[in-house]
Amino acid sequence: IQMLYDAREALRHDRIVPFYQPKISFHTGECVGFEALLRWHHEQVFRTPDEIAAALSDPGTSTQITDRILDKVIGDILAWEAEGLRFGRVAVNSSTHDFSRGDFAERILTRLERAGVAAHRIELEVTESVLTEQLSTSVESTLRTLSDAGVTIALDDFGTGYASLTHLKQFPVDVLKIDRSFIEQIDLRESEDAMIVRTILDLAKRLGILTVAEGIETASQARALAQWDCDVAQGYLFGRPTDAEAATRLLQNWN
Ligand code: G
Ligand code: G
Ligand code: NA
Repeated sequence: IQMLYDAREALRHDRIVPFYQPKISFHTGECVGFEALLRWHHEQVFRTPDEIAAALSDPGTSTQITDRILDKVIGDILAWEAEGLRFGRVAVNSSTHDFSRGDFAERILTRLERAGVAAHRIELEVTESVLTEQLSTSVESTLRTLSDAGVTIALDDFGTGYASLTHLKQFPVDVLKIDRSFIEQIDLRESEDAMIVRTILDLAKRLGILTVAEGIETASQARALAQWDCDVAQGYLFGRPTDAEAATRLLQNWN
């Protein structure tokens, strides 16, 4: 309850911001985008989503937070475009609540249109729980609308939920994000995680789906993933989530 109250205060006082974690192409070594991660300025410290899970579980607050993050991300994209910086696209997270109202596609596309930002600048990260907990026909039509408009659809935390393979057939999935829990032990060559990750990478490749590995912390994890032809890297090894200002400096150095 306290968290929910704090969240509403944070929304009112404009203290909810995206932090940006870089995504690096294994093929070119370039920054191909960011994941926008919610941070919430509260009494001199930044709270993370784990701490604000209570607020994210409230339907109204959760959708307001998504809208706010979208608005901030669009603002930062406009600034980067104005500076002529190349940044690829920005991935935004979503919650099951975003999909339970019928207007999620419209909420995103209207904002983009109003700001004059192209849909291909945005990637939407959807967790498997959205695909299992919500009415699948309505999630499917929301994702189709977004996908047809040019928004990239990423399946987040891949491998931790259920019925993943069916989802890849039913929904317009462009990107698979392999969950951090599989990455930790992949550099142990004979580990089960290594086998699982290689199988996921192989499957994705056959289906024409782009792969992102999350939570890469060591060079040997990165080496293994590069060798197995993973497309995109994300993790502390390549960069921690930073505020918009630091992300801008990063792009200036890269461009
Ligand atoms: O940044 P951090 O590792 O603390 O994020 C923890 C989890 O919270 C991640 O799994 C991430 O997907 C989720 N998350 C981060 N930002 C957002 C957001 O803006 N909205 C929602 N719904 N979840 C987010
Ligand atoms: O599942 P999702 O993509 O939403 O998870 C992103 C979360 O993972 C963020 O909260 C981010 O802070 C965290 N994260 C990103 N890179 C790393 C990493 O290399 N190691 C660990 N432990 N967490 C990471
Ligand atoms: Na995510």
